[in-house]
Amino acid sequence: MNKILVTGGAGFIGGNFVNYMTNKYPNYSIYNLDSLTYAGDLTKHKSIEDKPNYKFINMDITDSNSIFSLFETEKFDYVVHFAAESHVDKSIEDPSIFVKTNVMGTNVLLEASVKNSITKFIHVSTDEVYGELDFDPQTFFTEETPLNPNSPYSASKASSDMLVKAYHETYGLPINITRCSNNYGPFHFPEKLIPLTISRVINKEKVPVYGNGENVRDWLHVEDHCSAIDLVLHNGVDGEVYNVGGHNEKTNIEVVRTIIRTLNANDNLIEFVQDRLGHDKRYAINPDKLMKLGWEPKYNFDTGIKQTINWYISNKDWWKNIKTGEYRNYIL
Ligand code: NAD
Ligand code: TDX
Repeated sequence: MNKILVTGGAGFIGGNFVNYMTNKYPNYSIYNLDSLTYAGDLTKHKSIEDKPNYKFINMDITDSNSIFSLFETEKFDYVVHFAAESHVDKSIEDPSIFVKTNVMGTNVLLEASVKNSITKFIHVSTDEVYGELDFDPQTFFTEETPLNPNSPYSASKASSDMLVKAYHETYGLPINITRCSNNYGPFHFPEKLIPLTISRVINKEKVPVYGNGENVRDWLHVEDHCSAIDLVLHNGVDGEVYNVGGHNEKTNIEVVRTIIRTLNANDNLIEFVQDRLGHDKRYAINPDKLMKLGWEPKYNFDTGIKQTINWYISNKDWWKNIKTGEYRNYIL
């Protein structure tokens, strides 16, 4: 049986991945390791928490003693590493926790993985490590684009990518790095643009749009990200980087207007506010390398955003509990 350690599995993407893998592979053991920061929430695992192939471990990836002894005891086969501080605005307010978790925490996991001869270490990274593109729609990030991060968040992710590559080159640790575009879908924490907009429009609250709203993001449904990581875990060529994206570029104002229209609300909810410091203009992924490996996204933006809006309408308790902090009372 394959033992897979998923870090950050109480967060948005890691949480969807844990549900996806636990259901798809009953013969694998899925260990969800998370320190339950403000972004971690276990209610998303209600449907799998009693399954025999799922286990939650409350641990901080920067706690090297606990991580080393866990790896020695459990003898994991694979590590899929999502755990991170992930919000760009938060990194602008306080960069140091981003360095601690994203850089030092990744180093602890890498050290433990080398010591315990892990079969494959998948490092889940982001397109933001490449910096920004201009508005020419023919330009895309490829795996060869030089790393050129602009925010403390993306700089910390780029640093961790470099460490992962160094452990591969120096110690021969089998690794893959995936660099995905902006995700959206169920269980997306309501600090990020899409869930923030959906929840505010449902509550008839103003939606803050940074600057002129013309910045472009390339949106990928979280289920398509999960299937991409599943493929890389099983078929990725050792040492390779794979970009993940589905060519769904939208300006922020387009995204916000689409959500407002779908919810039959009015554009007067839009409030243009001061721009984000160092706001990257445009991200866009060329996913050819991953598609050659056999990946195909299931959603385009139209189908994905409808599914996501419906999910937020049907799961108001989840995000209302997040907004009030009630989710912290849920214990396995
Ligand atoms: P998230 O903020 O929703 O979840 C992060 C999880 O990590 C939380 O459950 C949190 O409790 C946990 N965590 C934080 N610090 C920890 C620590 N020290 N020890 C253990 N657990 C800790 O993030 P997300 O949006 O799900 O992103 C997951 C990963 O994917 C991140 O590495 C992020 O950089 C990457 N990524 C995200 C996106 C996106 O659009 N959200 C796109 C590309 C890549
Ligand atoms: O209230 C808002 N108003 C607004 O205009 C917020 C929260 C965001 N924005 C803009 C900023 C960005 O151009 O919307 C865009 C998307 O913002 P976020 O949802 O904060 O995502 P982004 O900064 O693009 O980063 C996300 O994608 C890449 C994730 O948070 C990262 O973890 C991931 O690596």
